Amino acid sequence: MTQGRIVAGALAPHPPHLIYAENPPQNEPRAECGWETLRWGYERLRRDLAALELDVIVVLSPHWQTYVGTHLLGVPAFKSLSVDPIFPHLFRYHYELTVDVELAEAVHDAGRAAGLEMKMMRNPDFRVDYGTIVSCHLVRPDWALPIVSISSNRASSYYNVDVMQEQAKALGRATAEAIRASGRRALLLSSCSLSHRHFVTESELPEDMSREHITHHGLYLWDMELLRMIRSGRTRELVDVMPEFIAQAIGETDSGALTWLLSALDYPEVPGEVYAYGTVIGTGNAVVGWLPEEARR
Ligand code: 2X7
Ligand code: FE2
Repeated sequence: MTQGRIVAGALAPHPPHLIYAENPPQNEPRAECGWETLRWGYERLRRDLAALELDVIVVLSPHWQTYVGTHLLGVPAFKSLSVDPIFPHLFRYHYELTVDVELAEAVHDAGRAAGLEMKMMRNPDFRVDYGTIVSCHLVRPDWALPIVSISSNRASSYYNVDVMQEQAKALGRATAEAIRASGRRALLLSSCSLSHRHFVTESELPEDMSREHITHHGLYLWDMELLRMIRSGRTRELVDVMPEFIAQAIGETDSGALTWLLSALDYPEVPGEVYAYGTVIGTGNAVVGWLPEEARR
């Protein structure tokens, strides 16, 4: 078997608004428009990814929250309706997806060998979380690839941010090791926003873009600082400032998703391509790709 590899990685935020605004057939609510900067950024990322040969998408989502260890989907296929608990008027999405259970088990085993608490999720009626669904849809709306879905074990809430960081780094290394041994060509997705303070009221028309902006300038400054680091290849420094970012910008990266991704990519020093930055109900979201040279036009 040829050695597997992580072909590309992406920061792929999951506000359900981005699917709502695009009106795909799987989603019931209909929209006029909205959040074009982010949606067109995703469109360009999809175009670049189309140049790559991929076998699997591996995604870590903050909205599958497991408090005893990290869990992985361990059933070959899921089909159901996903309804966002906070935005049920925007996201009622009929999903149908397949899972690369063999690779999921390999990540599970590699994590265990590294001393992490890991568990395979074998309930066929399990409802897949909307973060996983939204990020995977926005990256590959045809769902042609199987996924490996990894939970967030919420170590930053249950213990503290430093425990989260160490566990996410170890999980990233274990994920990379399992992919290498599997022979798969993988795309990794960190499914999360950057700054994550959101408005608690919504305009009458959710896609009214005259109401959309960051909740606070300080959060914008933090998001720009992180994007400057990404654009200049300073990803180790980014991981080092992650605890401060999470505390000050209420980062959704407290899930470990971005630390996991950068660890799995072994802290890329090549500039990450920022396809888009924009706010969704006040939160800061960036679509970023770490793609091989041949995919970047
Ligand atoms: O889960 C989310 C999110 N992270 C950001 C914005 C809006 C909704 O859902
Ligand atoms: Fe979220």
